[in-house]
Parts: sequence; C-alpha cells; structure tokens
Amino acid sequence: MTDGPDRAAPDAPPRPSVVTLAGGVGAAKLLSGLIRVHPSSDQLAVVNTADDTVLHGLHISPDLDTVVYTLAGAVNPDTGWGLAGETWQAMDALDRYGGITWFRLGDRDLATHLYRTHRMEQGADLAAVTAEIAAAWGLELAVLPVTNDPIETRVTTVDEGEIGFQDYFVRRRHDVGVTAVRVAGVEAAQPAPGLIEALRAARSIIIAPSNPIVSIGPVLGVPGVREAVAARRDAVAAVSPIVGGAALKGPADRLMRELGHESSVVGVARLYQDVAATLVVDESDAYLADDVEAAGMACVVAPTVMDGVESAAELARTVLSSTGVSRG
Ligand code: FO1
Repeated sequence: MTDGPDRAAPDAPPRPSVVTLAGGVGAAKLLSGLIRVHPSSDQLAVVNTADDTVLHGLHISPDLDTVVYTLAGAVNPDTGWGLAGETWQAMDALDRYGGITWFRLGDRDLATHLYRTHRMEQGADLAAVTAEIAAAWGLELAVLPVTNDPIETRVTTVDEGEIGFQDYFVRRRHDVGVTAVRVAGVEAAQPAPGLIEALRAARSIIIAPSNPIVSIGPVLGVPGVREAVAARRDAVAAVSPIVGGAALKGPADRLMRELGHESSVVGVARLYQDVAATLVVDESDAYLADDVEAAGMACVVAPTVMDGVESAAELARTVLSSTGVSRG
C-alpha cells in the first residue's frame, strides 16, 4: 500500500493504516522494520506507559523514548535503550551526593526528561509532549502514549512484597520471584485522544513482540482498548516475544511461568487469542504451530529474531501481509 494517511478533516487526528501496540526494545526493532516497508506517515505506534517513573523529580517514559530514539537511529545499540555515544557525567556527579544512580540516565537522555517534565508542568499532556519530542527527532510515524493518565505497573515479589516496576526490572534486575502484577490506576485511565478511532479505522493492527504481561498487558488494560482491538480481531497480528520457550530480552518467560502461563508460543496464543487472529512465531517454534491453531489463532512461521534492519523489515513484511496489507 502506498497511500498516505486518510485524514477525515484538516484538524482531525490522522487515521493511519497501520497501528502497532508497543512496549520498548522489541517493539522498537519491529517498528524500525515497519517504517522501511510501509510509509511512516501512515503509521501509529501506541506505546506502554506503565513503566514510566519519576526520579529526581523528572517524568521518565522509557518505552516512549526507546521507540523514538530507535526510529531516529539514535538508540544505544548495545542496550537497546538510551542514546548512542552517551556520557554519564550527571550520574557521576549525583553519585557524590549519594543520589539515586541505579537507574542510569545519560547526559543527553536527561534533556528529554527535563523537557518532558517542564512541558507537563506547563500543562501539556503526555501525548502532546510525546508528539513534540518525536517531531524534534524527525519522526514521521505518530507516537502515542496509550493514555495521558498516570498508570504504573506494580510487582508483588516473594521476598519484599509489592515494588514499583523499575525497582523490579532495573534495581533487582528482574531476578526475584514474582507472585502478582497489577497496573495501578488503569481502571480510571482514559485512552489517549484519537486512539480508539485509530483502532477502528486501521487496516492492520500489530501487537509487537513485547512482554505480554508488563508491556502489552497495560496497553490492552486501558478501558476500551482491549474491546476496540478485539472488535478488529481479523485485522490483528501478534508477533510472539517467546522464541524457543525463552524471551529474547527481559523477564517475559519467567513472568509467564510465575503467573501460571505456559512459557511458549502456545502460552502467548492463549493470552492473545481473544484480540488477535494471527500469531507470528519463530521458525524454531514451527513444531508448535498446530497447538497455536488449537489455541484459536492462525499461526504464521517466519524468522522473528531481528538482528538488524533487514531482518526487521522482512518480519514487518510478513506481519503486514498476514493482516492483508501488502508492502508499501
Ligand atoms: N534499563 C536498565 O537495565 N538499566 C538502566 O539503568 C536503565 C535506565 C534507563 C534510562 C532511560 C530509559 O529510557 C530506559 C532505561 N532502561 C534501563 C530501560 C528500561 O528500564 C526498560 O527498557 C523498560 O522500562 C522496559 O520496557
């Protein structure tokens, strides 16, 4: 498809053909492929904000920033988050005072959090500030937080009770037992402006290979979003973040097991079968295709490990064509 976005009226929100539900690093990689095979200006990324945190008085939105930095070609390739070529002088200076340094904020990355916090103090909402940040990095794809309202993933650990998501993910290196996950504030959250309309109008809705529990879970948990995606089920394809029974990055496999799900493409299919018609699984999981179909999803087998933009673009083509959208 080569058409640009269908704009109903000059000031109405765009109606992009391709809408991707996104967490952080895995989603950003798939998006870097999607913008190579379909016009960026005809795409929307709807991003998890439940791992947002406030540190040093600054509003930090890790998944939004990971998506923006990656699509701008500026992300740190070693970590998948933060900026390439970053320096850490502010963290070193903070260390002198015994300040919080376990969550590493690079000197240039700090500017993003300073800007976001200042604009929000001025009264701008997160969606507006995100659009400003994405435009400043030259992105044509629209980036939308799933909600403007504060939502926060809280993790109940075996030894310490409930802790915040970044305390779990970064400070404890997700190396602690977990008995429950909840998203505080989600019941009262409103979908970001234009989100439900975009889901209704999209030709293709993609669920990125992000953690189904702590990344996609909060996105689908915002009232109205799961229903809007489920209403478009035939146009929805998910990419499994579990390959060969393990997460490529992060704690998705361990969390799925701890919370009573099978840590496999079949477990992913059971979590998504109500919202997505198709699950794209890696070649190494081809032998489970029948079980995915028995769980209620069409199964597409393809290489899903993205080790560069070429493999990301190839996966993007596969995912788009599985929803009926051919390459742009
Ligand atoms: N991840 C880490 O493992 N250690 C860090 O110190 C860290 C800092 C950080 C700063 C800004 C940012 O945007 C992301 C950062 N991340 C860090 C990644 C982040 O914790 C996770 O990628 C997401 O929250 C999970 O999707």
